[in-house]
Amino acid sequence: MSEKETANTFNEIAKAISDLEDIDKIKTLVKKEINEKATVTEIIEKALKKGLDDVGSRYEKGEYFLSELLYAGEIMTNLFDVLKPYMKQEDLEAGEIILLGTVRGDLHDIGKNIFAMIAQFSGFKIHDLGVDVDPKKFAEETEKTGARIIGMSTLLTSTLPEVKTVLDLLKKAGLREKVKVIIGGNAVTKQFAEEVGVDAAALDAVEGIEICKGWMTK
Ligand code: B1M
Repeated sequence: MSEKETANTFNEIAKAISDLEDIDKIKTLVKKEINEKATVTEIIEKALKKGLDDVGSRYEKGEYFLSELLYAGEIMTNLFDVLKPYMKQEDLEAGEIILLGTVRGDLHDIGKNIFAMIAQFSGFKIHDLGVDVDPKKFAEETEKTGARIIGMSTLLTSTLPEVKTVLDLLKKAGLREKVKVIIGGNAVTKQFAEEVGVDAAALDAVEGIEICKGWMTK
């Protein structure tokens, strides 16, 4: 398959997601692409994410409503099942634990789950706290699990302050110096990360995993 054909199929998948087409049809498109050439991360970043961004824009314009956002979430859950068997397991390093969760007040979990999926296949152990996570839980579970990395996802601008709340609690518990903190999600910017004082922000899941790998090999 030529590069141009691959790009066309990425666009076709993104459009099918954006148009909220039948799930089985989208699954077939993804299966075809993965059998042809593309890697799982390419499909996620160049097709799936683009499609979901379009859904978001259409929601902003008032063309789509909450039910459409929910259906987009359902499409993604189905696509994860298609993609999982194709992920290559890298040689496991130390099996470091990443404590992961979507911050309090935020129910979005697609990006977090993509991060978790890629991290697991990169040799990390994921301790997933789920969505709408109470800030105290991050501190408590850090102590319980001995995790050296905390990952937070936040897609809503309104829930960005939760990151600071978690950092403050970690400091109070004397844990801040023992862990690296990384954040990601649609609402996150590198500038916000610097201002709030986390160790890193990732604009996509692959970048996030590379940062975590870098920390663990130092
Ligand atoms: Co909502 N939603 N949503 N939504 N939703 C957004 C985020 C929004 C941008 C849409 C829009 O208006 N354009 C907007 C937020 C605006 C803002 O605050 N700036 C929005 C809104 C407003 C809302 C509600 C308030 C709507 C309402 O109720 N009126 C509501 C909030 C509910 C709540 O959380 N309390 C709501 C609800 C929902 C659903 C539940 C229906 C559904 C989520 C289903 C689910 O997650 N299971 C949903 C969806 C699907 C979306 C969009 C369309 C798609 C989100 C998504 O999954 N993107 C979204 C529009 C958009 O994002 N453009 C939108 C794909 C995903 C792969 O991207 O999560 O950014 P992302 O993850 C990326 C990277 O950011 C990174 O890696 C991933 C892969 O590269 N990453 C990390 C993520 N986490 C990381 C962690 C890391 C490292 C990297 O380290 C730890």
